[in-house]
Order: sequence, then C-alpha cells, then structure tokens
Amino acid sequence: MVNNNENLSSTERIKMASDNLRGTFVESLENEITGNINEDDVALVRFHGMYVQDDRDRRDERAEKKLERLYSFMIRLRLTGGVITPEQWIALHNIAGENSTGVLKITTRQTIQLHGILKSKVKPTLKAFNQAGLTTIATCGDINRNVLCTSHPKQSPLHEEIFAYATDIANMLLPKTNAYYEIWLDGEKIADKKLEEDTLYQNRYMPRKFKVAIAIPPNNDVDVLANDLGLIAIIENGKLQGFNLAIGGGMSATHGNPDHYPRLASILGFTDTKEKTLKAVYEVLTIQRDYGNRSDRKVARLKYTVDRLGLDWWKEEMARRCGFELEEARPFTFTSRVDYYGWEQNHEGLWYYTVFVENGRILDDEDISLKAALLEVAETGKGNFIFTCNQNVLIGDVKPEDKEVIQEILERYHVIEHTDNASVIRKNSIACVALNTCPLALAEGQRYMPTLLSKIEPILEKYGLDGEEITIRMTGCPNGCARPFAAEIGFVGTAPGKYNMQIGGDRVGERLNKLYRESLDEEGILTELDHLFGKFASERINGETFGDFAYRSVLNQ
Ligand code: SRM
Ligand code: SF4
Repeated sequence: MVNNNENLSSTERIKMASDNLRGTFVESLENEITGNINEDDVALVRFHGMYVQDDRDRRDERAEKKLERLYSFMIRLRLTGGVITPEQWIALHNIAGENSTGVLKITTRQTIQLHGILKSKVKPTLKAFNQAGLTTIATCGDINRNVLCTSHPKQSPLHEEIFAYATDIANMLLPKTNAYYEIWLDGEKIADKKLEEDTLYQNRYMPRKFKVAIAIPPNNDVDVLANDLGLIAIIENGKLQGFNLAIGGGMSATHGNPDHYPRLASILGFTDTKEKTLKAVYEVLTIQRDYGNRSDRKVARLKYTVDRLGLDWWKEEMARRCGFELEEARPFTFTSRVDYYGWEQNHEGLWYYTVFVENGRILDDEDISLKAALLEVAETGKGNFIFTCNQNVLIGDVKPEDKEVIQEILERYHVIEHTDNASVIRKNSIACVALNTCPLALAEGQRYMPTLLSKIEPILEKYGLDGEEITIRMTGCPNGCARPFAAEIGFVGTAPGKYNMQIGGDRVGERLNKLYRESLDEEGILTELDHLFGKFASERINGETFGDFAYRSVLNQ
C-alpha cells in the first residue's frame, strides 16, 4: 500500500476508527435531549446518504430563546442514471409528505433529496425507502456517489447498453460494510468481519468524494467533464466501440485562493471491452485512494492528484495496475447539454415527456400543482420517471397507446402550458439549494434565481435575444454545486445579495468560464448584462453563442 497515511486530517481518523462506518449511531439516535447526533457521527452519517443541517432562517430566533439550532436531516437517494418506477414515485411522494418538508428536490446529479427530516423520523424514512426498493447508501461522504448517465433514452438506440455500464460501475463501487442495514434497517449484526472486507475502500475510504458520469454524445447533459471520472461513449456505425476515460474534473473553488480551482477532466485514453472499462474505472479509484491527499481536504479531490502527478504518470500507473495500456482517445463531438422538453419518441416507439421543473423543486404552489400532477401520472402506472442533471424530470417508457392518458393529466394540471411557456433562458438555467438549509451558503441560490431571471428576460427581449439558449447557473458559494464555472454565465455567491459574475464558458461544457466582475449586487448584475447582451446582439459573428462571444470579444480584449 502506498503511504498517504501521514498527517491525517481529523476526518481520516474518524473514518478509520468508525468500525466500518458504524460510529456511535445507536447512542446518537437514542439521545432525545438533542436533535443532533454525536460529532464524529456527523461526518459518518454522510456515507449513509444524509447530512445534518439546521434551518438558517431561524438561527437568530432560536439563539435569542436560548434554544439549540433547529436540527434536521437532508436525505439523498441513490438512483443510478436517475430512474425510478411509478410505484417508487408514489412511495417517495408519501414518505416526503409524512416525514420531510414535502418538497421533492431534484439534484444536479440526477437524484432526489428530502429536507427537514427530524432525527426521530430518520429510521422510519429509510425503512420506508427500503420497502420501496430505494436506498440512500453512499450518496454522500468520501466514496463513489450517484453514477450519472445521459438521461434521455431517445438519445441513442444504444442507451440501454450504455446505461448497463452505469449500473455495473455503481454496483462495483459500493462499500462492503453492512453498517447501513444494521443501523437503519435493524439488520443482523455481522459477526464475521471477513464478510465485509473491502479491498477497494479498505478502512479509510476515498480521500474525498468521488464522482462518475457517463455521457452519450452528442449530448453532454451530465456535464461529464465536471466529474472525477467521466466516460464518453464512442459510437461508430451504430455500435458501441468503448469509452474515452477522462479524469480530474471538479467544480469547487475558494474565493481568493488560486490553489483551489475548478477543473475540467482531462482525457486519459480509450478502453474497448466492458471488462477493460470496468477494470480501468476501478483502478482510477485505487490510485486516487493511494495517492490522494489525506491531510488537507481542500486539495484532496482527484483533480489535484492529477495535477500533482501529471497525466503521463497516470497513464503509466494505470497500465501497471490494469495490466494493459489505454488506447489513444477516439474522436467525439458534443453539440448540446440541454434537456429535450416536451414529447419525444425513441427508436422503439416509446414516448418521453420532459417536464420543466424550476431548480428541481417539485411541489404544489400557487403557480402549478406539479407534485399532484406527477402523483396522478404515477398512479396510472404507465410511465417511469427519469431525473436529469439539469434538475428536470422525464416521464418515460410510455407506450403509444398510453400517451393520451398521460397527456390528459399533464394538460389538466397545466404542466404542458408551464413547460411550453417558460422562457428559453429559464429552461436553460440551474441553481443550487443554498439557503435556508445549506450550511456553506454565502448567498441565496434556488430561492433567488427565479426572481433574477424575471429581470433578465426583458433585457434579452430588448435585444431580440429571447430565443438564445444561453446557460445561466447560480450557486450560493464557490463549491459549485450547480456547476456555475462550466456555464456561459455563472453567478457565484460571495455574501448576502452579492455574486461574482463568470462569463465565457462554452455551450456544451468543454471550456470553463472566467471571472468577469466581483461581488455584484442585483443592480450591478443587470447593468453588466444589459451592456454585454447589447454588445453581443450587435457584434456577434456567424451566429456564435453568447459564451463563445464573451470568450472571444470580452475576456480576450
Ligand atoms: Fe454539492 C457540499 C448540495 C452537487 C460540489 N452540496 C454540498 C452540501 C452537502 C453542503 C454541505 O457540505 O453541508 C449541499 C447541501 C445543500 C442542501 O441543503 O441540500 C450540497 N450538491 C448539492 C446539490 C443538492 C445541489 C443542487 O441544488 O442540486 C447537488 C446534489 C448532487 C447529488 O445528488 O449528489 C450537489 N456539489 C454538486 C456538484 C455538481 C456535480 O456533482 O455535478 C458539485 C460540483 C462538482 C464537484 O464535485 O466538484 C458539488 N458540494 C460540492 C462541494 C465542493 C467539493 C470540493 O471538491 O471541494 C461541497 C463542499 C464539500 O464537499 O466540502 C458540496
Ligand atoms: Fe451550498 Fe455552496 Fe453547494 Fe450551493 S454551491 S448547495 S451554497 S455548498
């Protein structure tokens, strides 16, 4: 084993002392005096798919009354490629209603989070998920997270074949510990520890979170290069040839610290057979496990290990561990990164309706009863649900004879009108959760983005740009959960009401944007956009995108 065991961070020590992630959860859950759990368990609970949070809007009020913070749990589902059945949707709907805030939040990694679950409700929630065939295991923590795969099965006749890789990778990279079943599902305690020996994660897991995505060109809806490990399907003459592997993507930065930076993954090479592809994926993780920084978590992601050791070193080490060399990467082209709203039919004749869900929040409000509509769709049992990395949901695998029924429900609840009428810019935007639950938020994300867009829309109209598919992404801090550094326009929170403005990313996720203006308030944002859109409308060349224009004509001036 390679020695990256010196000067270990406190999280490393907690992991190793955790008895395979068991920690002291039994004690933490029994303690009724606090809504929180023991300090070390706060780090470990992530491996079980949860975060301890508190309502930040109520911190002052609680402090004044000398009450502890209003603690609750956010729970994230593990859904490879973002797919659930109608029966699972119904279960999810009911569980959310009983135990959480009720909002089904689609994340930027194709899954669902529930917020506001009190400690006493955590076990019942996980048990109910389990009964519905759903789990939260390894959706957070220093481990491989939810594996992404291009959402829309219309994309390619090979979708099913490629999707199977995502499932195989997700299963291969699951932890072996039985802790989840013991703690949350009252499973039998494993007496023979050999049964849970974990050759991949050992007792220290990864140095940091690890993310894998598969993209099926020409669509890069998963933002494949923002992942630690990206697989790009190479299709020639209608056949899957294999995958280009790209390593070292990640979005997070720290304001004012150039040592922490966003990075797009670098293409390492090509693998042809499934056996080779899975082996190569596995060994990328073992190398990062052995060489990733375990003393400073800020530089522990794979992107820093790649930059520290260099791509040539990685190629050699991969060949040594895999027993074969990666082939030279094959050509591919991305032409879009969007969701295909409305109805689309795949090669087998099945129908897919992509619903626009603003910032991934499924709820019933004064504008639209989206949650009720989707429940009624699920109750027909006539379609599966597929979440997208752009925070939307597809109703999918609908047989031609069943389309009418779904259409009627979507019309009755005005879902079609809602999807059709949303502006192009709104449909191409994403924002992270941020306040009031995210402890790291410096500014608002999803609660503010809709208002800001309503003020941006008239500016675009003024310059005749309302049909432009410009990607705008907002996060409440530089951790980059809505991948703002890979957008044509990114807003990154610096303080309440203030955002850094990033411009010049390309449309398909192959070029990062750059800092354009620091800490703008709303007025500053709108003034800058008015100026930039005016310039774009009059000076763009040959239909170039806003991102390309900004890169050429604004950043490089
Ligand atoms: Fe994220 C931490 C929400 C996708 C980079 N992210 C968090 C936490 C858990 C805050 C915390 O550590 O306590 C946020 C919880 C907010 C809340 O109240 O729900 C949070 N991240 C999210 C979600 C829900 C944003 C959304 O609105 O959809 C996304 C959940 C994805 C999922 O289902 O797994 C989410 N996070 C991302 C992405 C995008 C992606 O993966 O494609 C990124 C950038 C890509 C990357 O990983 O580099 C991302 N989140 C981070 C980071 C920075 C990691 C780093 O390298 O430093 C943190 C902070 C950390 O880990 O220390 C973070
Ligand atoms: Fe929280 Fe920052 Fe992620 Fe937004 S980007 S959810 S504010 S950690």
